[in-house]
Amino acid sequence: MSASERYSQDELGRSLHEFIDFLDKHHPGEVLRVEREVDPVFEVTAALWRLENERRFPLVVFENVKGSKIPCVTNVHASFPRLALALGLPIDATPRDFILEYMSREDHAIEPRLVDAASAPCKQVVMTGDDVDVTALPTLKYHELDSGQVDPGFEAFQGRYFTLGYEIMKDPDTGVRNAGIYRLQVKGRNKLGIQISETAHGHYIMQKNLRQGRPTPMAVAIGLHPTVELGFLSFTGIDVDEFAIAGAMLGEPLEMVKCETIDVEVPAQAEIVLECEIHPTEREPEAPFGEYPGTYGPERLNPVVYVKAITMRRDAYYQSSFVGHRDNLLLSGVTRNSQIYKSCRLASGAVTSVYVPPSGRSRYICYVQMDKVIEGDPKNAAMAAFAADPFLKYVVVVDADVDITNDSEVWHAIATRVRFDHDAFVVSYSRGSPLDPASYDPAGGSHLVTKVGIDATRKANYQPEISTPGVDSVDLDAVFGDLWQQVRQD
Ligand SMILES: Cc1cc2nc3c(=O)[nH]c(=O)nc-3n(C[C@H](O)[C@H](O)[C@H](O)COP(=O)(O)O)c2cc1C
Ligand SMILES: [Mn+2]
Repeated sequence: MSASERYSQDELGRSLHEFIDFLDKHHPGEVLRVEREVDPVFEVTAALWRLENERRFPLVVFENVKGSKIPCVTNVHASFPRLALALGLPIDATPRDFILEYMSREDHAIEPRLVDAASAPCKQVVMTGDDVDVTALPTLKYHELDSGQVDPGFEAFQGRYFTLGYEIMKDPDTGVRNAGIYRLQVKGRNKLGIQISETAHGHYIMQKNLRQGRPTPMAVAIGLHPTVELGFLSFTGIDVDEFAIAGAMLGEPLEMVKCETIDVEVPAQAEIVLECEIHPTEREPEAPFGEYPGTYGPERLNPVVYVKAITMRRDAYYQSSFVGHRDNLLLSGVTRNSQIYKSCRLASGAVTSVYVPPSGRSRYICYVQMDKVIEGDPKNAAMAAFAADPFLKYVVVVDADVDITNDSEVWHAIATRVRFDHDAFVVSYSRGSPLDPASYDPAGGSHLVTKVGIDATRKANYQPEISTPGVDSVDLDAVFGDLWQQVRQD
């Protein structure tokens, strides 16, 4: 089987189960299964972090997490090639291939299709009332200081979080569905804390209900096919139904089913669904929690959520994301790139690609590549990138021969092609991420940050660059014999 094969959705499947089956069949090296018992408190994340230090990012199924009968799937998005596969691209697709594919699908929304409970795998088991127990799920404790207030008797669950549930709500004014990931803190059998960032659509929806003193009905879908996830996290406006964008990614309607206890629909293929209400007035301390910049998010008084029902597959997988690590960073990053690319192309037709590198936490830094025709265009492209994504802090624009997936090549351009006073601009007190540890007031959760745009393209009178004829054609065996291959690569 060639590495460059594209896959149809029938091959890729439509559920997390089917995606793992697909990897087992076509790319078995992508999946590790752990049968021995592992501790949900730090052991899973210590092992994943150690693998990360070894630069290995397999999808891992922990079959036997202490205290739970349900397997825990992690790291689904920790490797870019797996995200490319989720769009049906070959495993060796480039980030640019990904942006172009994502863009062409994103613009063709397909309305979801309602199915009945009998044909929805997420309804195979239905638990309501006293049967609801979120502590039976293999939630994890990720980082040393993760914490938050729990009910008496649930001290053992302090610092345990759901990090990969897609919260689904409806705008009470427009009825438009919204999906986003907001972490949930385990507080009791049917009680959770929630942290929704002020900038998320979910926050606007919750506020509309809070102002009227109404609870917010909210379903949490856990364990989805990554094609669906890429649609749910698309960087769209509040009036866009993300179920229709998930359909766009799938190329067919997303099958959805009604919840048992609240007026919300969920993906029928989900592994697990929590049916909840955000309480209109109750608030409790939530966090500290290890966040994506690599620092802890501070404790806050956050809303309390009550779980009214749990529905799931008989053989359900629970899914987790290791926040602050590749699994979380890549998924957040790739879904924002298409908007940045569109905005930059609008500013200048000379832009050829954009890349948000993992070195900038897949959020704060963006490299823009352009085939410059006129001066001034690189700075306009940088401004367009800032306009598209408020989390960006550094935008570096380079020439078309610079490989923007290689930090070293970009820094070569910064080092040799930039006169900071002419070629860069600085904007202070601009809106960024409230979790930015370099914001105006990180302890106070300030979102005011400083932004820097850099034109690192070659300027007029740039000296000729060094080159030597024959580098590509020289036969190293002929020059050095066969020993050169044994010399250590530096
Ligand atoms: C693994 C992961 C965890 C996340 N956790 C949170 C979170 O706890 N709170 C939050 O507000 N956003 C979180 N996000 C980001 C939002 O899910 C994302 O911005 C989403 O698009 C928001 O959707 P919305 O604007 O439609 O509400 C997380 C993203 C990922 C990939
Ligand atoms: Mn939204």
